[in-house]
Amino acid sequence: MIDHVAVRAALRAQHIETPSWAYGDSGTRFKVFAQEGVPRDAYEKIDDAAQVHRFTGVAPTVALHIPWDAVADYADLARYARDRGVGIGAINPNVFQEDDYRLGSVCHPDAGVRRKALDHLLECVDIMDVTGSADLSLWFADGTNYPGQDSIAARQERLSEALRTVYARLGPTQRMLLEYKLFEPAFYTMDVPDWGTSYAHCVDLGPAARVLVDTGHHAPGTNIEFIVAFLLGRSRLGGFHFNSRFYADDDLMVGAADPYQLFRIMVEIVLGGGLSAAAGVAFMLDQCHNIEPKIPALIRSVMNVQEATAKALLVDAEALRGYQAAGDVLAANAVLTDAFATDVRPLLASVREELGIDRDPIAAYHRSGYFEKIREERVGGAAAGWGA
Ligand code: PSV
Ligand code: MN
Repeated sequence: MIDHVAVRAALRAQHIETPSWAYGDSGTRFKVFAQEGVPRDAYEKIDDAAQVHRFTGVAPTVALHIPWDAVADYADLARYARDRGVGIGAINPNVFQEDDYRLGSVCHPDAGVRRKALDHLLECVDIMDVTGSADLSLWFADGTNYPGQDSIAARQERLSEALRTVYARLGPTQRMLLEYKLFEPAFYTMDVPDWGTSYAHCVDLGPAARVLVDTGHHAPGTNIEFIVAFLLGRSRLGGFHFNSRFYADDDLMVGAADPYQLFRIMVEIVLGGGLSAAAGVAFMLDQCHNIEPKIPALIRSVMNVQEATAKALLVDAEALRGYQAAGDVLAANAVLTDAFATDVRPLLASVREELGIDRDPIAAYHRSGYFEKIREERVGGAAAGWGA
């Protein structure tokens, strides 16, 4: 039996964080395409994030990437966000875009470069203190391209040392999320290539260190829902960077490539209690909208996560357990496929009515005239984008 009141309550309560960098211009290594009306600074990115929240009702925070979003006064930025109905979410340090980091950051063979990277990570915790952010979201581009280039083991030691220093600096309500990535930018070894490496470092550090799962950071065919179930069961799933991929780290809209995979991930979340605030799972997007308009793409992405969540909430857990215990493979599988096949769009439209917003966020956004306004206003200055 499905408790429909609880399903609605869970859908109203879910929060999906958008990334500041998805509002700026982006591209591939071949070309960054300029779009009209793109924000020129962190304040304008917050204006856009506030629109995504206004039309979805479930995107109340925006993650920052430092120094892409560096401002003179973070208290002022946090106030600005609050006045627009959103908050500052995770802080993402950037230790990958300077010449000094050619051979890595916290794993670099040179102690001076390691210190520089560490100082930036610590500076980001200072920023969290001011913005009230709970999560320091760490991703290291560190790794090697050629066998013999550096010692794999020594790099792990350097990584541990840096993580320990940053962990010790965290406040009592702050967490460290450690993201892994199979390859890119390094092609031979990455220093945090997989969830096992991240998990081991987090266990060494303590309970406030958790693994961040970016759905685009796995080898093709990886069973991501297994990783999710395992980490959730050990209270080490810190959150997601949702996006979708056809080939590698494509950073396309979540749910666009494989909505069934997204559903399977959300099934493990729902069945494992990962939707409750106590579970501490942060649902964040990490995407780049290179060719599509950014704000509607983010609205669509939030809706895609909601659809997968709604379908997962419609899994009849009691029936599923019964079939599993009885070894009824086909009936157990059908519980999942039936839930996946349900059209949850009317349910979500009515949940939106309960939230006091339009049933159709995309149409409401297009009607609002916001894009026409920013297209007119945001002329001159440099559009925010990679490296800016
Ligand atoms: C790296 O590919 C990554 O997923 C990390 O989360 C970065 O912070 C983000 O993308 C930046 O584009
Ligand atoms: Mn990511």
